[in-house]
Amino acid sequence: MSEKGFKSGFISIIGRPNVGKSTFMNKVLGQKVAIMSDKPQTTRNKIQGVHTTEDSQMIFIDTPGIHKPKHQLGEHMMKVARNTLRETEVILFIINAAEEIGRGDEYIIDMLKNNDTPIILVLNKIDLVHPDKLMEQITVYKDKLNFSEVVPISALQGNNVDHLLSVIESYLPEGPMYYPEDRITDHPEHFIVSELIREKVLHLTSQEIPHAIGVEVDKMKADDNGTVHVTATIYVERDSQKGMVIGKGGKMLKEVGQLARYDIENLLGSKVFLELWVKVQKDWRNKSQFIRSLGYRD
Ligand code: GDP
Ligand code: K
Ligand code: MG
Repeated sequence: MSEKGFKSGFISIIGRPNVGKSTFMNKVLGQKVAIMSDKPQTTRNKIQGVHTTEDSQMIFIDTPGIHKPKHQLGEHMMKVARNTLRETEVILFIINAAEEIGRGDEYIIDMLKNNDTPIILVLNKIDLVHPDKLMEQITVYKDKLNFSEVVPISALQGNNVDHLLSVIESYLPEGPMYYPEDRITDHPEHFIVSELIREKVLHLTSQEIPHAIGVEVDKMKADDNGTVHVTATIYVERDSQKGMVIGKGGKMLKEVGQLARYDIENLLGSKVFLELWVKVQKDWRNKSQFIRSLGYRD
């Protein structure tokens, strides 16, 4: 149902930890769906949210792994990140305008060189910055990279966020609505529930797990008593990770389930029966696959 003039596309969000990427996403989506984790680099390459209006659909992709490769996993993540950056229509490079440019920012800038995708420099946290300082920051960054646009915002207070959205829209090509309009806006439950479960796994398991997991809600249905039955699958990439997520005698999975169920019950306001499965699936991060797994089924 591609209406003439309708625009759509994928937008990479890139920026070092704590610059406000999740806060921005939450502001745009109007609800708490992006994971607000204190652990750096826990977010994997995935859809953070879909923003649909009458004129356009923006699919925001998180870009993890933007750090110096220290080990195999890091290098793999770098590849994933580079591919993501190439495949999307627009890159949002978010920085913390209230802090001096750091090595993390410099590293991202290096990575963004030789990239044809339009890059929007987003200076976040302007509520903490004097306008003169903001001008200085803009100069510093502009000296280092050629940006298509520079947009200061406060993701927390919402300042200039609408403007940023219209700037993004101007870079999107005509395209179809990839996701049902109500996927995130009216019926976000599946998405939020999968994020809640993922959050618990990340929270409870060791450092090695985070990049490798994905969660899909397979079924969610209320019975006659109002109890909601949720079946979800936690995807990992290796058998060893499966073992870690399940834990000794199923202890870890049980704990994940208990914490997640508590949150889901609060979210839905009803009793929840949660059934969790763990499956090994190599390369689930592959783009077409995660697009399918996160909502678009035909
Ligand atoms: P992420 O790691 O890039 O996803 O960063 P978060 O969205 O988790 O934000 C990190 C911290 O910065 C949180 O405490 C946010 O409340 C705070 N923050 C984010 N955006 C703003 C902003 O525009 N102004 C201020 N003052 N704080 C912000
Ligand atoms: K964070
Ligand atoms: Mg975040």
